[in-house]
Amino acid sequence: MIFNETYECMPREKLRQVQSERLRDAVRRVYDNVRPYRRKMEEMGVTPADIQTIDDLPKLPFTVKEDLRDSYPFGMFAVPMKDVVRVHSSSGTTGKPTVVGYTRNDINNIWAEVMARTICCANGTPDSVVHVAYGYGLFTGGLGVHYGAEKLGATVIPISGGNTKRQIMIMRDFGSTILACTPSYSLYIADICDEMGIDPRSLPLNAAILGAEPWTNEIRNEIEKRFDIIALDIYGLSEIIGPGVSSECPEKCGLHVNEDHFYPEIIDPVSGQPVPDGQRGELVFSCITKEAFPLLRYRTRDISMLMREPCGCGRGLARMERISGRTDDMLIIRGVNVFPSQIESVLIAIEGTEPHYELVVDKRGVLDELEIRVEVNQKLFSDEVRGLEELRNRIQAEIESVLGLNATVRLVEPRTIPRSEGKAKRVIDNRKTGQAN
Ligand code: DLL
Repeated sequence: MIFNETYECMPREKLRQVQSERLRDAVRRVYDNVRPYRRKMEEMGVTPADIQTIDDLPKLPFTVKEDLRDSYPFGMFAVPMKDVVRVHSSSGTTGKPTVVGYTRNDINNIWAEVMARTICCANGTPDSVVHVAYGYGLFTGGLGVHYGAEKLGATVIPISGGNTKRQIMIMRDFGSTILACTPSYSLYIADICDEMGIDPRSLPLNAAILGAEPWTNEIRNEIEKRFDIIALDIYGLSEIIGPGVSSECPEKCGLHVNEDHFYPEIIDPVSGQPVPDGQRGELVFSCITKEAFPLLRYRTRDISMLMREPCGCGRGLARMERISGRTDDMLIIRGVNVFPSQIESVLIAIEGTEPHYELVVDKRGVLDELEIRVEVNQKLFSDEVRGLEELRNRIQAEIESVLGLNATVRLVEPRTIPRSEGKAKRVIDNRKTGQAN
């Protein structure tokens, strides 16, 4: 089922007209109501009259995370606080949190709408029982999925994260059909099922909508196998709306971007110049319909590419490739550019490892050192030392051949790498904190 055929299947020419109209309005609104935008546009000598169609977008300045920090907490809101019905916030790793706001229209007609589309993308219907194990609170995951599921008319189980044994009992007893949580938490749920002697495949689930953190196709295969479900990627960020910016359909060939609300561009992260479809770069979004917090040309630092060929599911919306890294989580180790996702793909493909790992980067003297800690399965762990040694050497050789990087591999016991109910933290870079030398 396609939730909103009019927009999701709109012919491209018509869609461009809609986008251009909406962009014109949005630019006028931010120019009139958001001082930092007006200042930036004046500095560049651009006025709202210069923006007539979506092709004029590159004339506008970028917005970056620092702009939001400078205007903390509400300086970039485009409506008076009396019209703001909700705020959310994302913590980030450094400095002040980012605060975002929504009007009633933003929540009911944009966010709930795009999340209803997302759930339909995963074969959701009004008969679905959506088990929302994303955190509720300032994080956008829980309430984002919640409102979308209600808009669709599905049944919501607003369980939030944590208390995994109870989650499993409720899924079984209440008949949850769609699981919504981070990919790492879904694997943790599967582990706890095993511990409780419950086969995860016996749960009533038939799909999962997973996101909020990077993951790979290898992890997808693992999740699908363990639960016997279809596991789809959903993407979003608080600054743009929360979850609901884009989502995969069962064709699994990229995430459909709700581009009638969030117009995507890909730019070269160094030069800032637009790059063509099919080429990787940094994702940039413009909110062309939102009222309270309509960011234009927001640089996400997420790396992806855009594809506009038609999709087998019938939706006409552009697709973005699964996020392959962030411009700021790319590790540079002895000059080699490494994304954690590349290491994950190598690890998962090797039999005997578990999908739980940690990357620790240190500096020894002048040299960067990467240690990969990865859990091995119980059977192998209780095996003789020789088996472990062979596995270690194999991982090391594979990392060296795929990434050209010499890393130390440490095999650790099952269940020793910290688990998270929300976003997993997989990289510990001690070079930044100066803890090692
Ligand atoms: O994580 C919103 C969300 C909630 C998305 C639930 C999906 C599901 P923030 O906390 O602001 O918002 O974090 C946004 O998380 O810029 C990406 O780096 C990362 N991220 C989100 N979804 C994915 C995904 C929510 N599917 C940041 N794959 C983004 C990879 C993702 N990274």
